[in-house]
Amino acid sequence: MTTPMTCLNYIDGNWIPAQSKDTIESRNPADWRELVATFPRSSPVDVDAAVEVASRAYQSWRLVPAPARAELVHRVGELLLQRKEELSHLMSQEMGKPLAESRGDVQEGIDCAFYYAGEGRRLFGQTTPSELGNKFAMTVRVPVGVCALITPWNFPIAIPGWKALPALVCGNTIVFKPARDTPACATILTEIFYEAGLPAGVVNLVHGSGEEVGRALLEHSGIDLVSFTGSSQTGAEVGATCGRTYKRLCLEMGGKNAQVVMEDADLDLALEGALWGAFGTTGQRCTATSRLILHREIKAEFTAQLLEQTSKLRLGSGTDPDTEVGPLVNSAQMKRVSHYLEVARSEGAKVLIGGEVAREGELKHGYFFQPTVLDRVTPEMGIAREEIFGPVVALIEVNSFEEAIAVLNDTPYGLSSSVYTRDVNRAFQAMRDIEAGITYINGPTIGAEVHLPFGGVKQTGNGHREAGSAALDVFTEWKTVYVDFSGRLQRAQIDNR
Ligand code: UN1
Repeated sequence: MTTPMTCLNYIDGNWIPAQSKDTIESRNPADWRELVATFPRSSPVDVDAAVEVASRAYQSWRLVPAPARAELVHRVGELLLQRKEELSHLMSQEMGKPLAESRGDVQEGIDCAFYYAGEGRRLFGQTTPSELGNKFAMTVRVPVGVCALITPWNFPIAIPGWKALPALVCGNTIVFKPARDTPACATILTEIFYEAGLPAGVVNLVHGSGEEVGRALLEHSGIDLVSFTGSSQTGAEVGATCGRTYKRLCLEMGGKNAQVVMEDADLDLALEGALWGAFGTTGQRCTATSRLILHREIKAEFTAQLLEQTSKLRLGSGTDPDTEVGPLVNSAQMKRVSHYLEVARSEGAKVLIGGEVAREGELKHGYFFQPTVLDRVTPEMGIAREEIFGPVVALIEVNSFEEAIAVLNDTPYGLSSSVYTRDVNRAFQAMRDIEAGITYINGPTIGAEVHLPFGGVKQTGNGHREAGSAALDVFTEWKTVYVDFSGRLQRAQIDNR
């Protein structure tokens, strides 16, 4: 057992406790006897201090040339790379995912840093002819201001990276409010921001709860932009508050992602994809596969294989290199998944494997849930519509490709989707007809890459995308500039006719 970390807030370049001095504990979800860290229980006064500092820092940071800002972001990538092993171990210990996946999470942050470092030398605007003579027209990207970044625990480095790195290159300053379950990862990430040489006040970290810190950020008049990743339910409240207080807002919320397996698919490939999509990160990804839509002709064979492979998955602590499925992150998640199993049973679904808390041996000290496959699920059932965020996958049988797409679309969410087929015509129809932000052909629903837009439709998002160049549209405003060099008043729409 390692010594617990004492995490602090980071405001104006200083590590400080909450003004109240209250703290909260973060425990290892694979063994709750192990204390991983303590962190400040901040309140609105701490938020006020951070926002004030970030507003002040913004006035000079916005004037640093974008390529110079980007150099610091590049340095963040280098430091993440240097500390990848340390951070990956800490992540597995703090939120439970297997080491290989934690390494992937940190790598996503590194990729993001190098990608956005390049953007510092682009940040392109447009030039376009004016309708008038001796007049020049162009657009430039300008930063938005002070950004509140409210991030979840399931990707403790990648998701803050998706938000903070483009925000910084674009010239914004930040108040970062990480999830309560991953304060240690957030602390190291913040440390890296400052080791990279970001000036004091540009990134500020305020730990604490959504009710106290998150809410105070949303209500604060000094915050110009909120970028939130979390549940659709919380996102709707975030949206309502930001609407009322005129904040720019990017929401990345829930999913009820499906993988379709057609009768012409490569079944072995589809099986591997289903196992990874459903049980990777213990199903705690917004992109996780929670529905498997199976063509009638292959359903029996595919299900038999799926059960065989599921029964072999090794549960354990994420820090154990042999572990394939880690714990759920906390007791609330455990209750949530258990609740959905009750819903499943009461709705008439059949539990083919799993369905219970896992208590064997050492697992009894953690939040382990058996990988679960539910059969006899129909699209109108609650378990086919609501996000579970656990290692639970529902099987839905269909008779045709058209029915498969209709069932896939029949959910309030629209993040990720996948179709396994060898028929190129079906693949292209799926790309056209699926209502989701992301569609994979012959690949699982998880595994988005940082240089492409990430996000979804319906109750998954609010029309924005993270990652790729799409994130620049979140973190900058367009400014339209006209330069009239005619030396006289020229009246648009009048003087050119
Ligand atoms: C999330 O679960 O919120 O596409 C993000 C993926 C990962 C990111 C998931 N690259 O599965």
